[in-house]
Amino acid sequence: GGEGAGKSTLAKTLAAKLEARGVRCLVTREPGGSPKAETIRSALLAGEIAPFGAFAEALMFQAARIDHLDQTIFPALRRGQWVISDRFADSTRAYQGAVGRLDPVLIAGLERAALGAFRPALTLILDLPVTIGLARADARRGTGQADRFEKEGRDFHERLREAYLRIGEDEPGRCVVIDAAPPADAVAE
Ligand code: Z5A
Repeated sequence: GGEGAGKSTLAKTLAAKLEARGVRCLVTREPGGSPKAETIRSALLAGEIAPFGAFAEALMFQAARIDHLDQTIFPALRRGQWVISDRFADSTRAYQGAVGRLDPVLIAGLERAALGAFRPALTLILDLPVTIGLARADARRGTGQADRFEKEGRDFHERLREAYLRIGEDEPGRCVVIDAAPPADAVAE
């Protein structure tokens, strides 16, 4: 989901609930989730790649994802852990594809290059009116600086919300759309 939807909050709660049932979990995030991918994250969020355009950003998100898969996700799955990733490939589809207006065929090709046949077993899409999400993110940021994506306007975030809902409609077997407006406990339940 978009900004302030509650992804990080839910990822932690979900992991705690699963651990309480004896399921070993790893919580990770994108961009990032491995030392090299965290380096790419810093450059992306600082806006250092943005001047090169949406395609260069998509390439960098996928490059980070390849390392995240190799160094963190696949080893954890091999150890028998469940992996909960705060964002994954759908974020490239939504941000760089739908909102960045890159050709969906190009985005699909990049995704195939990074993921091969791998897909998450389940994707939770947190859906929230843009005003609420931005207010939550603003409140959490306080006086801190907005990053590359937080600086975008309302129209960007509206298009993003539509893009995620479309992904949910297109792949109902993998995706579940959750109303993220209620309090965090209710969303987690
Ligand atoms: N990006 C991309 O363009 N392409 C890609 O392929 C990928 C990412 C993978 C990463 O930023 C940026 O990279 C992101 C997309 C882009 N753009 N942005 N912006 P990030 O990792 O720094 O941030 P984020 O992923 O957008 O998440 P976030 O802004 O940190 O929000 P969140 O994880 O969804 O929310 P939260 O941290 O759980 O909650 C936000 C606040 O709301 C916090 O104070 C909570 O206590 C509160 N909260 C949470 N849930 C609730 C409920 N239910 N009610 C009330 N308050 C709540």
